[in-house]
Amino acid sequence: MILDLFRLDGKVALVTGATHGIGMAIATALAEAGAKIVVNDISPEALERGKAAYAEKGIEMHAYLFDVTDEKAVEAGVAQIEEEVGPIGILVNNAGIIKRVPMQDMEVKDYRQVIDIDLVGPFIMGKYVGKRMIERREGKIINICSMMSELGRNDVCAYASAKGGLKMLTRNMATEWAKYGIQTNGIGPGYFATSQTAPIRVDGHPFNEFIINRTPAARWGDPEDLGGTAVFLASKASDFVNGHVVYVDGGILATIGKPSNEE
Ligand code: NAP
Ligand code: GCO
Repeated sequence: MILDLFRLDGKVALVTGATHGIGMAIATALAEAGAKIVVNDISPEALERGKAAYAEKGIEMHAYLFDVTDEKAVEAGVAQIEEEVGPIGILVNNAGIIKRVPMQDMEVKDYRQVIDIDLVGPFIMGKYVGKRMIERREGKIINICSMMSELGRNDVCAYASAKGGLKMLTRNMATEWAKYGIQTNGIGPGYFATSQTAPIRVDGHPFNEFIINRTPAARWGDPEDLGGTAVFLASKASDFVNGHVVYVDGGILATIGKPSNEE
């Protein structure tokens, strides 16, 4: 049955930084498709809160404390997860930050921090989880990209640099690892209602109006809008899909936009 291709029973999915927001929505969808859920974070408090939030959904969240930019901690964390939970069959590189600062005012250390978390982090995670997937000759990797993997915008130069790089890292992982039975793809969310966008989403904020007008679907994305694409890319249904970024953006990338006075 074709729908059986989308089942994830018996799979272990590690979703980085998924104690809330987009990561939690993706992890929840993977759990509903049958996967065991593992989440890492840099904050013990966030992991505790996350564990409780997953439990309220009837999902057991296996929590691990490590920073995706800390190579030694990632190596140890991945080994511990595989020992305690099982072989990681699905890796979702979700953890990420953004800093909104005009380029001329951005400190180099801040630029570097965004690149470190949003691009080097997925590389490190890919390196240590990928090694094990290569040994097993199977695996699914999903990198969470962005509109900024394709478009620039004022004040997010570091983030756009990282997310543009992440699109190409996705293609390179696909290129190098497809022969080992590993499929690597990206999800490129449009503008979603999470804590990351809260500052630019408040009612009356010019950016909020802008996004409603710039998005053909005329709304902010709900993180649950990403679940189906995540399950597809994590499942056997996508075994011959490699190196693509699936944009879940309400149509933003399809259009030049329209004047604010047009329907
Ligand atoms: P969010 O609410 O800020 O969640 C980001 C998560 O990453 C947080 O749980 C955070 O942990 C964790 N994190 C940060 N640095 C980390 C590190 N070094 N190691 C481990 N975990 C770390 O953001 P979101 O909106 O859900 O976004 C999730 C992903 O989607 C990000 O990659 C973001 O760039 C991307 N994205 C978001 C949108 C959107 O419109 N919201 C659109 C496109 C792409 P703490 O809470 O403990 O800091
Ligand atoms: C911003 C937003 C975006 C979204 C997302 C769009 O300030 O422009 O935070 O970057 O997070 O990445 O796809």
